[in-house]
Amino acid sequence: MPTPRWPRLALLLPVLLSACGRDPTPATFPYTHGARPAPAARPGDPVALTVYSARGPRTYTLAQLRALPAVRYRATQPQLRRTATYEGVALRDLVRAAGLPERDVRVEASNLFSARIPASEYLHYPIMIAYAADGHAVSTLDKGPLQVILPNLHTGNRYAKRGNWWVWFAVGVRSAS
Ligand SMILES: Nc1nc2c(c(=O)[nH]1)N[C@H]1C(S)=C(S)[C@@H](COP(=O)(O)O)O[C@H]1N2
Ligand SMILES: [Mo]
Repeated sequence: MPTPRWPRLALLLPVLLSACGRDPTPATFPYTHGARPAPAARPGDPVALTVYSARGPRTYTLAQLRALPAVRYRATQPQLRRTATYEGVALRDLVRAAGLPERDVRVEASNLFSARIPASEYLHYPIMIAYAADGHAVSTLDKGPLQVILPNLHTGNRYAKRGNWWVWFAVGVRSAS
């Protein structure tokens, strides 16, 4: 008896989808804690990150960012060629918290560099704005205090040609135009 065609196709579908860069099953993000009560910004605390939405700019001090749900995973920062356990806020969660549309975003740096990060990536992979590496705040020499980290250790060569997505000195997130 010939093998029925559809069941086989159904088995192949996830493979085909992932081959063309779509992840059929959104990954579970590696959270270390959920949302915590946000501390009020203390006078003198600098704004670390601004998320620009139609409602206006939403600012976060580092302490306020640390109160958002946190993801943590090991990654190799390609420009530093350094592997560390990075911790930060998933881009997806920042977008949702600010009420931005779940479309491509532009992450901006203090040196006026910026990169467009597609929704198809940050909604399915825990791309983060990291504020800690191996449990410590990140210095400017190590491209901090905030930088984009991509989960590049278990995703094959998915990010091999995405050097520009590793935005260092990140200070802003807005909808990409
Ligand atoms: N803040 C900031 N982040 C940045 C850049 C930059 O100029 N400024 N360049 C990006 C690009 S295009 C790439 S390829 C890598 C370059 O890192 P490298 O110059 O150390 O190779 O960092 C990315 N992150
Ligand atoms: Mo680049």
